[in-house]
Amino acid sequence: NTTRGRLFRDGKYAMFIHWGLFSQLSNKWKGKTYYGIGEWLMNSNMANISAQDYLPVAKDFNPVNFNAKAIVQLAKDAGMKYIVVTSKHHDGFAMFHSKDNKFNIVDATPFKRDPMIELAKACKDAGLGFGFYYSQNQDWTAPGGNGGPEKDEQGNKKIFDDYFKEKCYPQVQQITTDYGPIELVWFDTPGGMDKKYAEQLVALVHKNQPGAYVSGRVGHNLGDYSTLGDMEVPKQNVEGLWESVDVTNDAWGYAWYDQNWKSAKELLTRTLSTVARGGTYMLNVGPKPDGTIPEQAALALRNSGNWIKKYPQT
Ligand code: JFZ
Repeated sequence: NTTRGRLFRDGKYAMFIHWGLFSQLSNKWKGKTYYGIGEWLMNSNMANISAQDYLPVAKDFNPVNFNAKAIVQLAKDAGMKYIVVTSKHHDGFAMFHSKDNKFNIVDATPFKRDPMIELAKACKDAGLGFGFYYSQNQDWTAPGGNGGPEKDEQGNKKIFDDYFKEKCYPQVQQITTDYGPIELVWFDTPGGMDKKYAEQLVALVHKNQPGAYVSGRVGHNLGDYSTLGDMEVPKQNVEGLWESVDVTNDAWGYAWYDQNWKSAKELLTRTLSTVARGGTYMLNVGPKPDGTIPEQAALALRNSGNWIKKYPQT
């Protein structure tokens, strides 16, 4: 299908946004800092937080300075062509107003806004494409999700099929229906998820969004393109349709201590190394607890964008 994934193929440069309840915690739990990728803070290798202890964090999540227009303007200034944002990461928290699950930014937080509506609109107004990351297999707070609790609040046993039918599939249905045309759905960490589930997700995305790609990490070779290892910029040409996903500092989700920002020059080197070898480059920013992009990341993005804009684009 040649109408699909146009900006992936021609735009070649995107903003990735890792934003969620984990951003509120910024790698800290009960006064202790855990180093690593902050969106994995719940994991036993980090703070080892139970679903029961994690759910109430939503009561403190109030990113009042989130400004969709400002983020979209930053992506434009950087020379990027579309934005992909975490609609639900492994922690199971929906960053959109989910109709099927209350653990979401509108129903569970004092913020009460659906920032995905705001971002989708701002992208559309600015002529940028838009897309969603969705963690389809790992869900650490949903009963039955991979890594999630085995029983629901009433003590009933839940299996993956329950999670898939009650949360995953309806949520993917919603993000591919309620936010206008999207460029892609970036599924992730398929693990051992059965092929039948991956097939249903692919069919759903292609049906609701004829112009959208499905990422290779949906599993079972059912995706429309492949993603190299995270933060991997290739040293030689790579065959096929592929992308590199990369970070502006050391990790995806915002970490309070991480000041290892790449310079504009480093970002350009990595962008060009990817694009010149036939790939698409997607560069991550992690919003702070207040919803703003760290200033140092914004600065490097703008400075590299100034260089990109000096050259005519075909
Ligand atoms: C996954 C997530 O677990 C992580 O939190 C982040 O969202 C990242 C973009 O994607 O992590 C991965 C997935 C695949 C590989 C490495 C990290 N890989 O194939 O090398």
